[in-house]
Amino acid sequence: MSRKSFFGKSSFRFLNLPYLFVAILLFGGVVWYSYPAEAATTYTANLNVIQNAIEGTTNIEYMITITPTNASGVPITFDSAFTGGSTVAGTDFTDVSGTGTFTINNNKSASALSVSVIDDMEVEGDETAELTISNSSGGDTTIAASSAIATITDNDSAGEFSATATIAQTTDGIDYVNTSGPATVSISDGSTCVTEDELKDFLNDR
Ligand SMILES: [Ca+2]
Ligand SMILES: [Ca+2]
Repeated sequence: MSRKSFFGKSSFRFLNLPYLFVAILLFGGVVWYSYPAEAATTYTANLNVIQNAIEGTTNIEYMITITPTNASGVPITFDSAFTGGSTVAGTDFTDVSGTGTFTINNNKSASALSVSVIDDMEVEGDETAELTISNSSGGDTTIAASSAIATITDNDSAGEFSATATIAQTTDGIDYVNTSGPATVSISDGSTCVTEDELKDFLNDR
């Protein structure tokens, strides 16, 4: 049996190498065209407070989390700024916000920012500090929760003195003199709490 008679004339031509090569190229092209490149991942970011502060004890901790985990191959960064609350940056806490303050590295899903609280002597009551994130870079990111409000619990309370003698403050704002009768002491230097030095001075003058 000859080869030509076994495959037939048309089959023999298709299995010829040049025809087969062209057929493979055409098939590969059709497959490539049918499956376009996979779309880039969009990450969803949320800002939260993971620790509120107690003046003199703990600091504020903010955290950004993203889903899914960063697989972009590069860090994803965010800018931040304090945008509200009853606190004053630089007075109630150290302002560390700015450009690229949050960085989520490749294969990670979160980044934290610690904000130091200033332990002042003012009686302020509990205060709030609102942080807002923006301008993500390094990945296609949607910011779902852009702001978070932390609470700072005050550790100061109003001071009050009582004694068996009336005490009057002199004009220098520090010294005191004894008079007679029941006593109430107030500090007239604009402060709302008594410092250790003021208390010592008051006791020494009595
Ligand atoms: Ca304090
Ligand atoms: Ca305070």
